[in-house]
Amino acid sequence: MVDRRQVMMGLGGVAVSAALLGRAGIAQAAAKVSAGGKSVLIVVDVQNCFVPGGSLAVKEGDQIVPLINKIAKGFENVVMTQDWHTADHVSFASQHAGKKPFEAVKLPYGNQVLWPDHCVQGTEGAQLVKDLSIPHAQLVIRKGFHKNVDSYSAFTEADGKTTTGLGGYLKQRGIKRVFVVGLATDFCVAWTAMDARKQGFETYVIEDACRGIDAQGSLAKSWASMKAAGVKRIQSSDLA
Ligand code: VGL
Ligand code: ZN
Repeated sequence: MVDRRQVMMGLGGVAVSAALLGRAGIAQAAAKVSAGGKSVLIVVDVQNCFVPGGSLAVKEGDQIVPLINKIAKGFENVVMTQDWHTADHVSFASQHAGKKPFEAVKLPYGNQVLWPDHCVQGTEGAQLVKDLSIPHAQLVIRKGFHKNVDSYSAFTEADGKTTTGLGGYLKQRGIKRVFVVGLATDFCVAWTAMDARKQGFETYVIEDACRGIDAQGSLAKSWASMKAAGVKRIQSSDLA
């Protein structure tokens, strides 16, 4: 038996009014989630390479930009990330003889999907999308700048140990709750959200403010992994 208090505690202290509890007494997706001062919005990789016309374009990647701009207005704290690779980055298929984009290779730290060249440091493709408008964003964190290590996550590189410092930054600023939006749902958004959980943050992904690549079922897989990690999947309409 799950009583109402357990449901509320299970939501990690997010206030859920009785009126929003469904027939079974289980909280529905309609429960409003409030941003509050101890929250941060992480806007992941909204960069030219990842929107239509870019070298690793995510379908409809441009369509989330107005929504992200709007969501960001409700957050005092906003951090943006920027995928920021060397021109000869290990995640590029072009660096592996005989390999094509979306194939994988084994690297010392594990499996690595290979991508078209994208987000090369200092290039137009690596710039944040022009229509992204979040003037109050406090930090832009670059990632993936070590030639031999990829970093989907904004917190920890793909070797599983090199930190970007973001976790410490957020903790030192008293942040408890992390909301993630951006590109791509099944890679940088998912890895960022799962690492946020690992570091002890209450973590939400705002699904309609993300778009996925969905290579070989990766989108469904990533949602399953996020669920298992305790990441909460919400819609922008769930925000208070
Ligand atoms: C991403 C693949 C390679 C992402 C970045 O932003 O999701 N995906 N680099
Ligand atoms: Zn990348």
